[in-house]
Amino acid sequence: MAPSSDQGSFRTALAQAKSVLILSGAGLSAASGIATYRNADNSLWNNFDPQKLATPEAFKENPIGMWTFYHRRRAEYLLAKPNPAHYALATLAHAPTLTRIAPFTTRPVHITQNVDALALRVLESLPATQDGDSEVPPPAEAIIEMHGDIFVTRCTSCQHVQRSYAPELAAALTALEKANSDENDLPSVTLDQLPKCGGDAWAGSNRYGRCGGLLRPEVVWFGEVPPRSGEIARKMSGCDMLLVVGTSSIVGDLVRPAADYAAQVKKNGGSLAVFNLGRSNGDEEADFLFVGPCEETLPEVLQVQEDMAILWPKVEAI
Ligand code: BV8
Ligand code: ZN
Repeated sequence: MAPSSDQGSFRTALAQAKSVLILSGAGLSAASGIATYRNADNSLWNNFDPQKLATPEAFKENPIGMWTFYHRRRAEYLLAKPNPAHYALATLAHAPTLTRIAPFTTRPVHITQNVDALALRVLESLPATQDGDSEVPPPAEAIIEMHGDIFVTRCTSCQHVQRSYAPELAAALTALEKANSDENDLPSVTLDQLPKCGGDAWAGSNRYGRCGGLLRPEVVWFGEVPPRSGEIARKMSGCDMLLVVGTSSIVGDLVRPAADYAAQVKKNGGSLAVFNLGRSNGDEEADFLFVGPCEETLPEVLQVQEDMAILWPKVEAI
């Protein structure tokens, strides 16, 4: 049966759901100016093969090239602002909103494939609420960044993990970023100028967290197992309503295991609601399909515009 785009029947189904989950991809951040991976003309993967560049082998072979690539993306993401779609999804972590639109569900967890931390930062800006007499868990537990986060680094020696929004992880990379982009006269960066455990000021300590080891971006590369995939698979097996937002990975031929989750929920008798700019392969399996920019469709279909205006009064016209 073709997917329904009737908002009323979606809201009725949502109001009866017992275990709502959200799975999002690059389309969620498109309105924040962040390139998608595949579908637009400025897509990230248009000019290189991710299987070659976004892999642990590539990092071993060419850490300078990899850090140049990730530093540039990190600098761009640092300037990006969350868009109405991020805020609309974050209202589902706000107990009073959830009680109104989905009173029977366990707290929805937002599983995002994005590494830009925008959804996390909006959740962290939510006021803590009392849910009756129980303290609501911190909003940051309402999200799983399944492919990691570009603002987190891991030391390849002592494994120290650190989140930092500092514009500069290593002075040499910032110089590189400032240099004009034609590759041949880029200032050369040496291995020991790359981000290191303990920062540029490292002075020989071998202590955990400042051992001088080479840092890597804590993102999941191809061939690496997404760290919480077991936890996600368990949540998906109990999910009876999956909101799939801005991702091409609806059927298995794209990035797995994300692309398998929607099929799993469907197989278990759960319902799928797809929010996508256009048709995406496999969306004919969806129960609900809302075609359009999710920064418009999500606030409208969830009817959370007022909640957004109250929760984030300073954010201009979200
Ligand atoms: C794993 C972080 C084992 C890094 C990413 C065959 C050969 C070789 C390998 C494989 C194979 N089959 C499967 C694999 C494994 C491999 C894989 O999937 N390869 C594919 C490419 C063939 N997968 C892995 O290696 C994964 N690990 O499998 O481990 C395992 C797993 C589980 C349990 C046990 C063992 C790890 C993959 C992680 C790779 N890292 N990102 C970085 O970013 O640099 S992937 C990256 O690409 C994203 O995170 C995301 O996952 C994917 C892109 O997909 P989307 O987010 O959907 O973006 P896309 O551009 O495609 O689409 C955008 C959509 O938005 C479109 O539909 C568009 O219409 C829509 N849109 C646009 N604007 C809007 C909008 N919608 C609404 N509103 C708008 N405004
Ligand atoms: Zn270290």
